[in-house]
Amino acid sequence: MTKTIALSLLLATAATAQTPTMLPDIGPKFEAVTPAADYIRREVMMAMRDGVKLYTVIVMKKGTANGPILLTRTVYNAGKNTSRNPSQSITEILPVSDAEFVTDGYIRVYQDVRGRNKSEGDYVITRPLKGPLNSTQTDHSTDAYDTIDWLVKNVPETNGRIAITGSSYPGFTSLMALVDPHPALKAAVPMSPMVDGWMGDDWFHNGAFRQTMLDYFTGQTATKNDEDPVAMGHRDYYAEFLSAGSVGGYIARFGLDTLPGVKKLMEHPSYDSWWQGQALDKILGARPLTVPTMLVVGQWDQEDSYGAPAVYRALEPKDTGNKLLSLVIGPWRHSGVNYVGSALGVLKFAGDTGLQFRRDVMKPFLDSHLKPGAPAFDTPPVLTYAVNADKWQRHDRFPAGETVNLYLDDRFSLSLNAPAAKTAHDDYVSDPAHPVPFVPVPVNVRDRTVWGPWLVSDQRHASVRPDVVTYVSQPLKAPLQIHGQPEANLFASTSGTDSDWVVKLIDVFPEENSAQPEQAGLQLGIGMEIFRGRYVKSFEKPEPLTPGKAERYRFLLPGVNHVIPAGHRLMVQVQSSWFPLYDRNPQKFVPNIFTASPQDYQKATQGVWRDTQRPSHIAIPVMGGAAAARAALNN
Ligand code: PG9
Repeated sequence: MTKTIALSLLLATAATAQTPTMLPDIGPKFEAVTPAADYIRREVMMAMRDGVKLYTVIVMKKGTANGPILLTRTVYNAGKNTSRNPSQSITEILPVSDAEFVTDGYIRVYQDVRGRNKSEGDYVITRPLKGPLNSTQTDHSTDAYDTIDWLVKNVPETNGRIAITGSSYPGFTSLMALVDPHPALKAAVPMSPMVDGWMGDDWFHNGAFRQTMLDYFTGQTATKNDEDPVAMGHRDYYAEFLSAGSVGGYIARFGLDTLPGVKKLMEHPSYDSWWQGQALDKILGARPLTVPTMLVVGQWDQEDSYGAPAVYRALEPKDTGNKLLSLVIGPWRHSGVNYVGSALGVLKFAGDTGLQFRRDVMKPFLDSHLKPGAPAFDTPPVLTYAVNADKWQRHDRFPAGETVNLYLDDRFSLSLNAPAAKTAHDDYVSDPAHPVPFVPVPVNVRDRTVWGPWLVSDQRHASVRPDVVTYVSQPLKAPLQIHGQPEANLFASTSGTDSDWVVKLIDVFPEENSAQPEQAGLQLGIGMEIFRGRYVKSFEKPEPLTPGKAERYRFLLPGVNHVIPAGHRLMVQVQSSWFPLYDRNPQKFVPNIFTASPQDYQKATQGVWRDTQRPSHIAIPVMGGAAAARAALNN
């Protein structure tokens, strides 16, 4: 039938048969017509080995043939990820970070993991591998395997070569695909992967509980979809958590103890076999590395700074000749690699560092493994963005710096020389009734503009408090470049029987800067971390601290490439709370802090020691080692 005849028939019908007024205006299903769409979008319910079907969306440019597949397995809604805007352009329906790939022949696949959004099955947060912690026959390794198998057999437009990527939870599922990988999996780019939820990723850091992540449990597990029924509104989390009296009080106040995920956390406050058995760095470190893997993390990743460097440490010894493994650290917040990366807070970088990475590193890396005939790519074993020098730098290893000790010294100074005093300490009172806020109050963690860049926020609000001890150097005479993970070595005592210790290594900008006033005097965290005192002897079996006895607390700060320019100063801050991001330590030993009562919280006098026997210091990986440090610090 010609178009003219069809149109006349339509008009004729319209003239004779009227649509009844009360016919519901929302019909059973509207199929949008997208005549100008430059893409194909298919939705599939893909059967796994146990018959459970996972909702999977396959998107590609029209005309794609022999295309490699880029797969993401997510808890964050595959449907929404593939319909960002109602558009007929592929770069508009997909996340911004997919543009470089789909416009060059890649097929993009997003899948809801089992139990989330439109996928069938049971959802278990960061579902452990089948085995002692998972009695079923399926996990993220088998689901990735089955998905890849289905894709190579059922997508006619593919060349049968697949890479997996994604950030955070999808970074975790990317790593899981490396456990007994499918032969068609040719590369992986796990970004900010959740690797060890107790040691340093989302739930705890060195045993201190990240209570603001409780919101995550409601969003993820109160319903199957992305709904968050907890009516917290836009409150000040500082006041809200404080008024609850204890972390357990907060959990009870909002009924969170009925959520199985929260119950599991409360039953495993220490690093027991439950946590150890899920630690992906340990799991992957015990297996051969066969798939080219590029680990990615932000220098200021406020959620999962631990995972990528930990997996790098576990796998690097297996990668003889630097062939399969690489580590990338960019100047990003959590998942910032997938967005415009030209600024973070008041910091500005040399262009869009996210795009630079995706276009100039990730894409050629994937091309070289997924597109037969693509130019070989000289993958950097370690690629980091040198903050303040504003350039990407390639190294063979991480860390590239040599360890130099920076000691806390008298009169609140910093020195390269170990202390000479026989007995010296600086004291402060830590009062759980007035915990140190991690950002100035009011604290609205749900405000992405607060949460996203908080690790670059000015630390001056803390250094002015009497319960934060602050040590600062003279202005540097020459630039000092830190490449690696500084290690806090804090000798500290408490008058209580338990305590938290927060150590912050800070770059202090010059007081005057009329060109960029927002940076004048800025106290920028280079790396900041917490340690829960009860775990000083054992992560598995916490013990009460002996009042007044200084213990040595050693823990790594996040991985960085940070240049402190001449004229800036180095600073170290020590404090005993970081609220409400971390729950308060009662400062009195109780068996399980989740069930502490408000009466357990007590003031304590804290001592930071800096003498011959107890020389508190930060072991810093410095480019050029001791000589460079001496030139910069002039001592
Ligand atoms: N950091 C988030 C997360 C990962 C894994 C478990 C729980 C939370 C995320 O951004 O996905």
